[in-house]
Amino acid sequence: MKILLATHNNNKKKEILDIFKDNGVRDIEIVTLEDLGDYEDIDETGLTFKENAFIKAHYGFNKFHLPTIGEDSGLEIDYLDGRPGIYSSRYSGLGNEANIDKVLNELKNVKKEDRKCNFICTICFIEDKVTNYYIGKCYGYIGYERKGNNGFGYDPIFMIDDNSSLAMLSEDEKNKISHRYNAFIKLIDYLKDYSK
Ligand code: ITT
Repeated sequence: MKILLATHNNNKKKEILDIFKDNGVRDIEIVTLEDLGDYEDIDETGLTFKENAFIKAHYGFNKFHLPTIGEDSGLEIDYLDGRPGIYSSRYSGLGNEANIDKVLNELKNVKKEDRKCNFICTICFIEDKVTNYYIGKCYGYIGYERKGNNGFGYDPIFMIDDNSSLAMLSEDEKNKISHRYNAFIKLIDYLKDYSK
């Protein structure tokens, strides 16, 4: 069985392929838009993670007629009423390092108890007769400075405990606790039955 993963983000792609492999999925081939020669930007016009995940999955399914995964994810900070949320990748408009600076600035002088946050991953899986959604979360708090060099995006300021940011974990360690893992393990469960 071949499944299209409708993302242009190579960090996500790597994590997702590893999660599939680590969880015993061998009989499914996952291809990305780039693998199919498609570099077109998908307009994320939705107002929720769910809408944007659907937009990505629908784009791929319509264009390539393959079962397609759309994934929309982001960082939600309690103190900022859930921001940056669906705008996580474009929060500052100036790229990832500026996104992190903006968050650190907005939380300047905010005490640790009020820095709670979570990552969220929403998956939309579309194939012929089915449109399924899966959600996964990972909880932590926003640190006061960057820590660690692994991962991507906001990982250096996402603290899972007082000693570790997500960017200090190995790929394997992150893939056992992340929002992406918590969402994809549900899709993998569904696909195991589906491909029997
Ligand atoms: P596609 O739309 O092509 O999938 P994208 O990077 O634009 O790629 P999103 O719209 O879902 O993806 O935005 C996700 C952003 O949320 C991402 O760019 C990061 O800023 C942040 N993010 C999501 N998951 C993350 C993670 O595991 N670690 C750190 N930051 C993450």
